[in-house]
Amino acid sequence: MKKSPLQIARAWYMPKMPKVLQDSVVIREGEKTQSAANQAEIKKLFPNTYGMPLIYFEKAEHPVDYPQVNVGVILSGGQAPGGHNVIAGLYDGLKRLNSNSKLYGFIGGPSGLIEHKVKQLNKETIDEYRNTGGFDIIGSGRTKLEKEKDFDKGIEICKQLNINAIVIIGGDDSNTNACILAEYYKRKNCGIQVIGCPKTIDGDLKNEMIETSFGFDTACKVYSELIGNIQRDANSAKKYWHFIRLMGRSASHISLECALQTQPNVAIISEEVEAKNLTLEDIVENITKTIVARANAGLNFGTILIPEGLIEFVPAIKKLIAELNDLLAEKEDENGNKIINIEFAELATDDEKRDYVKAKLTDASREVFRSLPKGIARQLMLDRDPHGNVQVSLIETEKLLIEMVGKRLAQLKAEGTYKGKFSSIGHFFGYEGRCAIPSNFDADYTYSLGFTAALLIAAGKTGYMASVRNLTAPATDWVAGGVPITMLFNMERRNGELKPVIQKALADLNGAPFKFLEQYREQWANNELSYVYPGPIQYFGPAEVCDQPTRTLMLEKGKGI
Ligand code: FBP
Repeated sequence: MKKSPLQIARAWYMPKMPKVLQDSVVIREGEKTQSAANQAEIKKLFPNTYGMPLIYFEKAEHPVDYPQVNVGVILSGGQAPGGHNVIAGLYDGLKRLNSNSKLYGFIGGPSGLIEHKVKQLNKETIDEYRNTGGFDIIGSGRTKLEKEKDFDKGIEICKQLNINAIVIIGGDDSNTNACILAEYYKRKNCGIQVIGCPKTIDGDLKNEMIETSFGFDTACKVYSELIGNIQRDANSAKKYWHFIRLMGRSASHISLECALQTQPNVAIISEEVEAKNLTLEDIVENITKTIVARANAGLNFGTILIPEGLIEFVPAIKKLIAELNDLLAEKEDENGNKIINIEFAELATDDEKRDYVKAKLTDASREVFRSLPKGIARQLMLDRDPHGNVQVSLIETEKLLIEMVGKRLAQLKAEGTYKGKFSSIGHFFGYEGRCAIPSNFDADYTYSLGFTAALLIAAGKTGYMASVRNLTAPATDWVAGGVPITMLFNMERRNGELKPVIQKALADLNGAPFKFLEQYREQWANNELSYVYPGPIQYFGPAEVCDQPTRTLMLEKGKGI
């Protein structure tokens, strides 16, 4: 495979690790834990993995003998920079603890475990992928691990290969399922441990014990570089408004972080839209006001950041989407057979589909559906993801807003209250950042997570997530350990049923990152000198250029930016 000079140089990068992981360690148990909410229900559902203690590592006085183990690793869900380094850290950790240990990779995500698609990962393969972006070492997938018959298929392959532990690298849903799997295997006493690792560019898997998910840092830095470049272009040509939609599914962490890094003229935060009960028209009005104010100052250009989940947070559209999900999402009967809406599936044209849907919606949602441009209405009717949700990355909200803002400005022009010129360009940044070469932060963090997972396995733990904290300090001072996954659970309604799930962390409107945006956004809206141009991620150079964590993390930890 031909490699770029950066790839070749980067292969030699030695990820920085917490000091404690650099020596022999002993495992210490901390306080017993309880779930984030609904303690009694969750304890009942997880009798074997509930209430376990936090795990810490301490430097051992003498070398420690660790057992030989065989481990299988799974990459689950969307790509996030650093996945390969979790696997490299896991491999190096296992080998350092016992050189006879082996690592297997399940191919194509969780389905690899069920379908027995697996390959052994040796040193040469691992060396090829050190410090690289992507999940291509073994591939990823979105199959959900949640049925006992699938868990049993997993036992078969683990028995064949003598696999004692599975590491699942995934987001909130995948880690929830990792815990269900751990509980099942412990109940069956089949000797297979399960450990989770917090992954997702969306940044919504975080809490007291998990400061951030990996990949968020790199993805935000990539998008911020692009936004900065666009801002410089806008400020040079002075003729376009750029509507930039950013990935992140429901939560607006990516938009918020990119706003903190680049200081755009407008940054919409979905959680604020919901809290203030804003309509689509309100959002359009707010954007229009900024465009008019800048036009009055002779500035007919600017940048607007839009989180990809925005329309799901507009209460009326949220209701419409819930009705559409009920109507169109694939469901399962009690025997696990798939049920699809055949009537809808058999309709040939978009117009027939629109008419069918309109006839089934409540009056209020029908009105909202009617008011949407045809293209957006069609996107809302597309296939759901395996969790039954609208695939927000396919909905072109930036085009919707461009169209609505354009119409509003035309009205104001006709009334004589707007005299500017409005030319717009839409962008969507998502896939561009998911497989980027991990930043030093993500390369170090993921390698440490993988190493931590190896230690948790060696200590015989199951139902834990690898946790590395104190992330705003230099990597040597990071604190590694394990968090019982049940500690992160609460009960939520999913597909009509109450289920134990890891609480998704949406952007906190009382948190320091949003407060910072709130304090400065007016200034950023109107001042042509406030744009920041972060430039590309730097991999070699001084720590203040190369090793900085996200602004979000710094502000959350009470540090200045
Ligand atoms: P995960 O939650 O699995 O990490 O994926 C995140 C994400 O990148 C979202 O930001 C985005 O909405 C979605 O995946 C896109 O999914 P797909 O890769 O299936 O197009």
